[in-house]
Amino acid sequence: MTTVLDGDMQAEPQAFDRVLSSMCTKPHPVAREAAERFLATNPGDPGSYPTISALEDEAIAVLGEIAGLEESAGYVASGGTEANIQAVRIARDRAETSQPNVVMPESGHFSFRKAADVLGVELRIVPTDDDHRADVEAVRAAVDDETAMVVGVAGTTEYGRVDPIPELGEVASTVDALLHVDAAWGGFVLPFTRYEWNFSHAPVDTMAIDPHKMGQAAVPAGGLLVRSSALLDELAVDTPYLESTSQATLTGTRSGAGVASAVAAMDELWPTGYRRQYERAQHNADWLAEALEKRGYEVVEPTLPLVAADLPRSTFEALRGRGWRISRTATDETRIVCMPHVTRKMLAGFVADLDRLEVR
Ligand code: 0PR
Repeated sequence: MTTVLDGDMQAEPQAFDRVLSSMCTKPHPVAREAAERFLATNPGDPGSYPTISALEDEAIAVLGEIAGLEESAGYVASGGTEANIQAVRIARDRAETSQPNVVMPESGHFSFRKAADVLGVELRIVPTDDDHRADVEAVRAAVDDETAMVVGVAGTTEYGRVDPIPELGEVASTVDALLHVDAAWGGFVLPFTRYEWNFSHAPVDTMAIDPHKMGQAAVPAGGLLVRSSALLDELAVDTPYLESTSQATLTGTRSGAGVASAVAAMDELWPTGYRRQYERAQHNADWLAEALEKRGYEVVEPTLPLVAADLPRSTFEALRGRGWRISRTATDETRIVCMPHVTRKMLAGFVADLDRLEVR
């Protein structure tokens, strides 16, 4: 049998050359090396794999520091989806109602739909304002005594917007609901901005923050953080045949590669390297936004390193035809995420291709 692996297919560096819409990136070299070293370990079984288990504690300590958490608690998840599902699970199990609901702005990630489906929770989706941020009054109108959780997004998937987290926290507290912040993508750039997004800025209870996105770790490395370890206890199930007595993760066997690579990347980059990376990415986003505006396209201002612009569908398709890996928002804008692998040269090449297409 022949497979694509028999050909000359290379994962890198070519594979990232034209990838402009992904929220994942090329792992940092130290992250790649650590991932390879811990490939055959399972942090889900700390009795057998104590080293990776200790590394996970380190990962959570640094993630907690990044997110302004005083006493870090949480675990390295498979990604933002798992962290969001688990946060909803905590809120559901804590709520004293048989019909819990979760209130989320329409900018929330589709993983909450999975969470609602799997956990039997009603998902109430409320509109965003003219700047694509959660509309606090709409959230206020949607919550009631059966609201288990309010979701705020710190770095939305489509426009990179940061919701007014302190205000959402205030609304959540009026109905004794938990506040969850989805910083899966934004968590590694927000510390260098003026936004109020984390545990020290607002009464945040749980958070998704993914090393495998802006953190430059290898996939799979997500993060679930909780304000106190008591919240994590909501998730714990007994583990009769393991040395450890309980497990809070959704997955059982997990990849030590993700955990080790997250620690390696954060050791190397937090905070100086991530700051430089953020500044470079934001400059790139601002440059691209200006270049597109000059060409007459309507551009959503990049408040974080993510640009959305209203390229015509035919232009979008033609750019895809030239190999650019781009995707569209629900309302049809082309989105470009300035991840660490996205260089100014790549963006200049993209704009040059755009100019060639428009001439014809
Ligand atoms: N929360 C936010 C805010 C996200 O952007 C994402 C992923 C998640 C949670 C889920 O994270 P995991 O995929 O790690 O479970 N955002 C997508 C992604 O990178 C969105 C996406 C994907 C958008 C591909 C465009 C695209 O072309 O998977």
